[in-house]
Amino acid sequence: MKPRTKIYFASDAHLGARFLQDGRAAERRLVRWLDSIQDDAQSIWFLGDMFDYWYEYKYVVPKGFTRFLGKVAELSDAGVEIHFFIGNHDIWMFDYLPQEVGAIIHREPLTVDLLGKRFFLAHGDEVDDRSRAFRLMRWLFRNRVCQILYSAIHPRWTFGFALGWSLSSRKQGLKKQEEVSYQGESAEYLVRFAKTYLQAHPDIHFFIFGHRHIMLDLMLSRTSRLLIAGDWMQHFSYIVWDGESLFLEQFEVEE
Ligand SMILES: [Mn+2]
Repeated sequence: MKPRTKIYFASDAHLGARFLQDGRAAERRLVRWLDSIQDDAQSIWFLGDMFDYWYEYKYVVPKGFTRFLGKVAELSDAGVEIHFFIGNHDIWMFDYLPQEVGAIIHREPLTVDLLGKRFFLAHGDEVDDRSRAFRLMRWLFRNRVCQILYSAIHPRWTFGFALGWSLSSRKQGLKKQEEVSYQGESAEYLVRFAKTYLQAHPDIHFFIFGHRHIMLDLMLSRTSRLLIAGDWMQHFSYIVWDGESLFLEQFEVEE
């Protein structure tokens, strides 16, 4: 058996989204990528929004994603450390994935040392300071009282609402270029955030984010880089770290 020497990062599969033309194909592609890394992965960090909507109740979880969850469970059983950051679509992951799959859930950005370098990991919406409405929504969604009230509504209503909302906000977002393409160093809020953060924390070697659905690999200083992991809807991209090199790659499927 190969030694488990690599660390992988991926984000934004939005599994279950109504805007995916072939959701099953998207899920299979993700599983094939996991197949391809299962022998050398030491840990896998999902940086948020792997699910387009996830809300779990005390006794009930959402339908779907069985291939993905099965694969993740298999990897976890084989000794691969599995981490999930909540995104802004799947905020409501609680103890199901930890108990069922052995995953570790992160609800806040995390600074962590991996194979000798210091990483700052986050989904990315946490540092989006552009809109007050977005910040208010984030607070409401993460508020325990609001969650308890929301949980009391029958899922028949909340699931349809949430998936419909995600679809319409995606359509709206695609109309606005600023939500789609890279805005450049001075306008991209994740870059602005990282540059400021780096001044107070010059020991961070790598900032890694999801959320923006773009692939970016940018030098911030002689010792620091910022990477945005792309997504699993159009880029099928991931980041891999082996202690020496950090690469942003795309998973090619051989048909
Ligand atoms: Mn997101």
